[in-house]
Amino acid sequence: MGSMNSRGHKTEAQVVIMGLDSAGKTTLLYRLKGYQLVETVPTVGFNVEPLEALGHIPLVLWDIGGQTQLRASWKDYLEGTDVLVYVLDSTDEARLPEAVAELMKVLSNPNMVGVPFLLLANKQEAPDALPLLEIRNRLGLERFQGHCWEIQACSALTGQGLPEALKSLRSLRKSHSHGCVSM
Ligand SMILES: Nc1nc2c(ncn2[C@@H]2O[C@H](COP(=O)(O)OP(=O)(O)OP(=O)(O)O)[C@@H](O)[C@H]2O)c(=O)[nH]1
Ligand SMILES: [Mg+2]
Repeated sequence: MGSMNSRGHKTEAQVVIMGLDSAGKTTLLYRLKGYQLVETVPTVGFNVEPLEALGHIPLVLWDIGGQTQLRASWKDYLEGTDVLVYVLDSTDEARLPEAVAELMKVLSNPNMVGVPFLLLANKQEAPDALPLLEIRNRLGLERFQGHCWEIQACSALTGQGLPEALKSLRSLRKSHSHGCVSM
């Protein structure tokens, strides 16, 4: 994936959005595009959308279906990834360990060596959402050595945290070629 200009610089960045089914990836994708809320159905396969903004390298957002039977094909989307966005459902405490295990599987793929990632603790507006700090504590930060990464709270439903998420995404994208800016 990815195209280069004549000086070998990337002209767009490939952003892969993964996470368990119902984490809110598709809702997030269309929110980032600036659409009003869309009703989603479970994604079979993927959705792909360009995201352009003045003064920034265009992003190509790949939203990959997260149902159990689809996860075996996640690896097929990883080649050429510039940044991974991994979406967690903050209200789904029971499946947090499963979500982390699937993330670790993705990160262990050879195509993911040195690829930065953004963890999004989605659905934060929900009354039963685990707070960001709690999620952070449960993740086991030492697991993620070798990658630049950040974690942010957001709600694809209300839009809360999405401008910040986009900002982090862009800065992580730069860290892919220039090393971690923050950790
Ligand atoms: N409360 C709340 N619900 C959300 C939020 N984001 C998404 N949802 C809801 O969660 C459900 C699943 O959202 P999707 O965006 O389809 O989830 P997905 O991660 O794309 O799921 P798959 O395509 O099956 O992998 C829908 O009912 C959404 O409306 C959020 O921030 N807060
Ligand atoms: Mg989806």
